[in-house]
Amino acid sequence: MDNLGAKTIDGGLLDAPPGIRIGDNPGGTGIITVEADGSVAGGWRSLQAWYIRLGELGGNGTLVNNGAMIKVWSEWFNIAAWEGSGTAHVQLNGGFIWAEGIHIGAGGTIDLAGGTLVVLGDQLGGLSLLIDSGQLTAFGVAYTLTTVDDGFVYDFDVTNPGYTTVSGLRSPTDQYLDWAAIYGLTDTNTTAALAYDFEPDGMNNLLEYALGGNPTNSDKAAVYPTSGMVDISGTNYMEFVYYRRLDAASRGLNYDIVTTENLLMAWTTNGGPYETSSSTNDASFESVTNAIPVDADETFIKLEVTENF
Ligand SMILES: [Ca+2]
Ligand SMILES: [Ca+2]
Repeated sequence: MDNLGAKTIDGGLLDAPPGIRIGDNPGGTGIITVEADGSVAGGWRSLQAWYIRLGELGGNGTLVNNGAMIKVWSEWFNIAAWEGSGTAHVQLNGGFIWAEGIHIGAGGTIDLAGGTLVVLGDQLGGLSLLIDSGQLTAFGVAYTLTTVDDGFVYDFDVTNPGYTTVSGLRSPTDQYLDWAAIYGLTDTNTTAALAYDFEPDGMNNLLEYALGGNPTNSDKAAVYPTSGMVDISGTNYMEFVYYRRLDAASRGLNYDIVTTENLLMAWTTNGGPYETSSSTNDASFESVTNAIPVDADETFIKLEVTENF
């Protein structure tokens, strides 16, 4: 196409190995629109390429899918994310866009008004959905966007379409290091080691991170779990309250109360059966209340925080 070009695919297959470049030259503007044509139901693709890049080298590229299947066989689905300072927009109104990976740069946007966006970077073992400073906004019905980064699956429940923006996805390790860096701790092998207690105040970095502590300040009294006896319908329970991150799952954190009736024996993991309520504290943490039966002669309990990153 010339510097101002548009193409509509409303039947058949545009197969473009190795790739398609839309609005990928200085001053150029390109638009490809793929119409619904029944190819999805038949399992056929309407547009496929090894890579698709839009809005590079100062150009402006747009890709619209109105209900067909678009497949990018590599992780190089670049939306103003490769070279130059172009702008690009992907509009998904229906059908599928399936890519091994998506990179969205500063001038790039994806609007999910309908259909399904599938990002499966795990098949290449690489980064799957990288949003530097562009944005991905969902306008359609509620759905779950699933991506995989460093083998970790993120599920984003888009429950408020039109207002949900997912940006700057970070792996659990990256999120932890982001937190550590705020306090000047670096590298999981040195001062930011999960088991390291910097002050020390009796809480290692993992506990500080999980409970909302400051890893450089002795603040154990303020964030450590609290316990006491409570009467529930005439029966005494041990009440145990701890702080938990609201987004614990996407940070790779797990909280559990472990118990034992004898400190010489192993601790038993319980999987959260004692949790009775939780209330949001602030934008990041909730307060979790547990009631543990005290029918044994002696029961020892403690909070166990584990991570899978
Ligand atoms: Ca500490
Ligand atoms: Ca501390």
